[in-house]
Amino acid sequence: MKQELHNKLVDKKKQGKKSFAVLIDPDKVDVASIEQILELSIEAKVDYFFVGGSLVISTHLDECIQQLKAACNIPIVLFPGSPSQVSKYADALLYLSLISGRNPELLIGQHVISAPFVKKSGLEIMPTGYMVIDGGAPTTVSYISNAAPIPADKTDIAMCTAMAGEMLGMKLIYMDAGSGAKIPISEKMIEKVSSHIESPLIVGGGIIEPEKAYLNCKAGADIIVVGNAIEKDASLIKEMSAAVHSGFVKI
Ligand code: 1GP
Repeated sequence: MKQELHNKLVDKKKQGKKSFAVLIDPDKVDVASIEQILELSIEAKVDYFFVGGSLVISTHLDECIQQLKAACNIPIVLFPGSPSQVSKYADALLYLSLISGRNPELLIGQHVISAPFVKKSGLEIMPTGYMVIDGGAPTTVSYISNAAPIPADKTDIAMCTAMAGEMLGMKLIYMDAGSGAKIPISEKMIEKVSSHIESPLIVGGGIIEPEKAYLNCKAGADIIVVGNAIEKDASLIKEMSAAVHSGFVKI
């Protein structure tokens, strides 16, 4: 199986380099807004496009990815809310198992059903321990997943969940407060989790200020994901990317 992107992430982590991912929800963009995001992202040296959403009602996922692909070399990583959000036009797939929840369908059930189709896609598959953390308001992901998020102050539960995910073989850990979270994940929790795992750590949900992106990196996040705030104001891409790339190396 392909491992190119994952190997790069591991190398970056070793060098203390942080990455910035712009999350694109196909339901919330059109050709013109993708064009604008593209232009700003290329200029700001964005590291990845994450594409997906908890719902994705629209049917233009393939077109959306093809438009991105045609205009730049920024790797496109699928961040699917369901197995129907797999597109062979992307570069890689976050193969998410919702390890913070106890819904067997999202831990393994949907994976079994979609396995042959996912394998056939030819995408780089990145096994990802997905952890939803309470972000102060019910988000689409918490509703759709029908699973309780980890309480925001239970840093030990988050730490043990991430450790278990890693020991089960997951190559990435994604801590998500949910799109549009009122309260993003605390630096205390990021610090606790990152200091107990070796895998690259993705953090997202409710990050609206570059300062918070910077502090998350300082606490040990390796990839910062921002969606909602950029949908509202695409010019944030530049500042967010600069904050993430500001050269912080964890000691
Ligand atoms: C959600 O982590 C992502 O799954 C990003 O969240 O849209 O709030 O930036 P936002």
